[in-house]
Amino acid sequence: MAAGETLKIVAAEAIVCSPGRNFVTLKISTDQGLTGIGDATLNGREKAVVSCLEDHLIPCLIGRDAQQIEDLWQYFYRGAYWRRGSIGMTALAAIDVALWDIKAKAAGMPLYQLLGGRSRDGVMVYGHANGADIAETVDEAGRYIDMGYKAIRAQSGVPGLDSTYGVSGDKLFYEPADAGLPTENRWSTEKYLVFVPQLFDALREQYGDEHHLLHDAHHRLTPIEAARLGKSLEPFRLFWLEDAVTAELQESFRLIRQHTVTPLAVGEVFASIHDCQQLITEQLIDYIRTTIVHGGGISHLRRIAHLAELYHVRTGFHGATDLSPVTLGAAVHFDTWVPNFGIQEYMRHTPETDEVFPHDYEFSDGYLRTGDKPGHGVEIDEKLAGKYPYKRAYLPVNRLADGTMFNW
Ligand code: GCO
Ligand code: MG
Repeated sequence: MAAGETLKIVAAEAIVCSPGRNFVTLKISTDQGLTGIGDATLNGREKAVVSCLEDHLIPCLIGRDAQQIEDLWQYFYRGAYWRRGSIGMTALAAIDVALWDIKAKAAGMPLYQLLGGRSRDGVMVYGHANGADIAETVDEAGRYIDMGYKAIRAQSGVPGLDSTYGVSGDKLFYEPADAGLPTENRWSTEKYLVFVPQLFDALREQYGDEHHLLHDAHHRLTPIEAARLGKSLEPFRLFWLEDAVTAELQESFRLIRQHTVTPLAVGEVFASIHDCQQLITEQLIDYIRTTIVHGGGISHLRRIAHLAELYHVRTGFHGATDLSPVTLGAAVHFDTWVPNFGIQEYMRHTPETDEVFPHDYEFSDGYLRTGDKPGHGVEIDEKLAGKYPYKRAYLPVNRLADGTMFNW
């Protein structure tokens, strides 16, 4: 298309499908036949994002120039009056990513080129070793090492607890939204804190120092408990300890920092830069996990990454299976460009999901690499998607031994 020409948005549609789990995908079409897609999946709240898009945002999108990504972002953020919630920011992210996809296709470039070009050959990812006990988790870590992973997150069943976060029957795809109504788990911080150092001791004992090891506490500790865990894990040199505490109170990370040099990562549930501003500017964390789909898209994540860069904080995007291949594809482009890249989470999607979302990123030797197709390189096979209708599914909830509601 000629410079200065407009690229009018003529249609936008939220496509819901469930090839093994639910995904919401926004497709934007323009008058010149160019289309782009963005992920709008918010685990367990999918329909709320669909409604936000269909009932509120899409009507304002029709007729606009798809090239004005920044202005449209500001229109939906500043113009909305009600800002920053996860549902709204996920809907906004879907629009933003679909528009970046269109812009890159219009330019005939892979997205990473449009962002500023390649900063690295490949994107280091971490995989998910998990097992019912230490022996099984150690074996699983070995499988990931054999597949070429340089970095491995380890989660294990805890003696005395019937279930815990991060341990699944199916080893390559951990799917937490496991039922039509929330299942209930029981939790004991005391049992967990005694156990975790034993797990990492066994992993270092077995595999030595060559690989990066990570762990997710999934928001279950108080700051002083997190400080104790971080300190007890120091001999095992973790790449990061993730979501040690819920981060509504950003200053609570100060206390953890005062006690341990275990690197800290947080942010997968954040929706905006304001959720992590203090964490970053006070250098209370080492990795920011806020990701494209839940944090307002590429336009907003760019701001977070630039702020983080000033304070030696690196990116470590969330990448569980409930983030669709569209988010993963966009993330790999972002990661290929962003100067302060740290690591990318990579939980493999099921073959059914991969078939619905053909993509050109590839894993080899511990890295994900983008292809060079114009755009973010991920498409949706709408016909196939139509064969997998939405199925209500929830994340579990968590209670303490005495029945008190707790964080999952
Ligand atoms: C991670 C996350 C996920 C979340 C899931 C919720 O580190 O990958 O903690 O496992 O629990 O994305 O929808
Ligand atoms: Mg996590």
